[in-house]
Amino acid sequence: MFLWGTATAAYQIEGAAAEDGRGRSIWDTFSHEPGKVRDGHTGDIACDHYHRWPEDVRLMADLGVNSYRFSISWSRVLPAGRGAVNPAGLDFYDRLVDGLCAAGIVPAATLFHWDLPQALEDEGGWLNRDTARHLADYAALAAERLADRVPMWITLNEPFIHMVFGYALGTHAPGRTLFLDALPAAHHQLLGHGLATQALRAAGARQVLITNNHSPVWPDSGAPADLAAAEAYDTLHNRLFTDPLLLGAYPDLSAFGLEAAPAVRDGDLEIIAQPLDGLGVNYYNPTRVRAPAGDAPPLPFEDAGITGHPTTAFGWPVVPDGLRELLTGMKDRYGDALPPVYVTENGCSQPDEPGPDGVVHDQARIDFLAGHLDALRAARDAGVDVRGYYVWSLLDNFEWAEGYHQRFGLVHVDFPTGHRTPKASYHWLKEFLRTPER
Ligand code: GBH
Repeated sequence: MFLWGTATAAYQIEGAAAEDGRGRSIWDTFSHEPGKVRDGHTGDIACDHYHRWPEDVRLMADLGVNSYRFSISWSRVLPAGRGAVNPAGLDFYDRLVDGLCAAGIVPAATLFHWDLPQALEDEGGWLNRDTARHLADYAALAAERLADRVPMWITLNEPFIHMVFGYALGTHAPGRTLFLDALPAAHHQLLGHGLATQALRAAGARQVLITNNHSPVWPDSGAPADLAAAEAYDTLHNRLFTDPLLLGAYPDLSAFGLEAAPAVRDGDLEIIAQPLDGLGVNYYNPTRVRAPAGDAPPLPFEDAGITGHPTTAFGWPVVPDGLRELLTGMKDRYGDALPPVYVTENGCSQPDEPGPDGVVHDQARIDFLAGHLDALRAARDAGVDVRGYYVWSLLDNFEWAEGYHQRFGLVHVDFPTGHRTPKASYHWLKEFLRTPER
């Protein structure tokens, strides 16, 4: 069965930040620090999904999706990241999973979608190798409770983005600005993935995946310097997190002045490269890069920007065929080593507000989805084994550093009241999902 779903993440929708024994995560800390999130928005209440989840499950059932990708808040089930369990936290996910099963919706649970328990950050976060082991213990706990009903487990969401925004540039929690010294956060996340995979399987998880964010890389010209820049960017964004998983080796990092990936110990790559049941791929847009200007550039590439395409409210270029290019390119690169692919996120932000008629006319999102679904079809026709597609996102939600300013939902949320209104794109997708030939 092809999985058609919607995706969300705990900190972006749940709210109830201090309820029923939930511990603090790095996003609670970060969002409450002045100046970190636009207009001081926080996830304290968000979509109040913690209380309104039955309505959200009904919305999905009515939409006609057969799967839902959500994330578990680590600090809700283990308030200090390790040690004492919070039974009320596990109970919440237990109820949600039961509700999904009753609605005929296959749950797909992500363990880590960027909300590290603050207590683990205080011990170094992902710069500390021990965090990998703690992820595995948390994975075991979650799977022991839920794997009888949750067939699909995703260890990490976008470790690249978490490393770059969280540890290199500091625009996301935990707000560190380490630049290339952030690289141990890549390796420790991947090691955590490997250890968590073992723990999940031991606890009865049927399918284990990881989700990476990928971007086709376009050189700005055919000049050798631009081609080299594109290769360097491709290494950092695409290969660094996928080669170790699928090929058991890190890519050549010499363009970054490194002889080898930092923090790697003997035996780590065997743990990381265990067989996967699928690869989660999040696609938003391609990246155009050129050779950097100046004598001693900090990085071996420079963003050249993409023009000539429509853009989302975020300013990201809309390039539907990039999804086909990405998936077929991964098949070319990894061949038989590429496991079945699940597009675990794809979507766009638009300036959606209900019109005078009460309807949210998000035609741009309909065009976005129609284009990307065509590209998905083309990739499948070209022989890529794609088994699922999840729209980001079910609901307008807390968009990290942008707070509530970027709306990605198929369903509009009025944040002061929590009121949900399905947008035109929701009704469009519902029709699409009803058509037998897709
Ligand atoms: C995902 O990250 C996250 O998993 C999810 O939590 C989040 O809400 C969602 O996407 C929307 O942001 O500068 O024009 O080249 C997406 C990571 C990083 C993808 C920035 C697009 C830059 C576009 N994104 N990237 S551009």
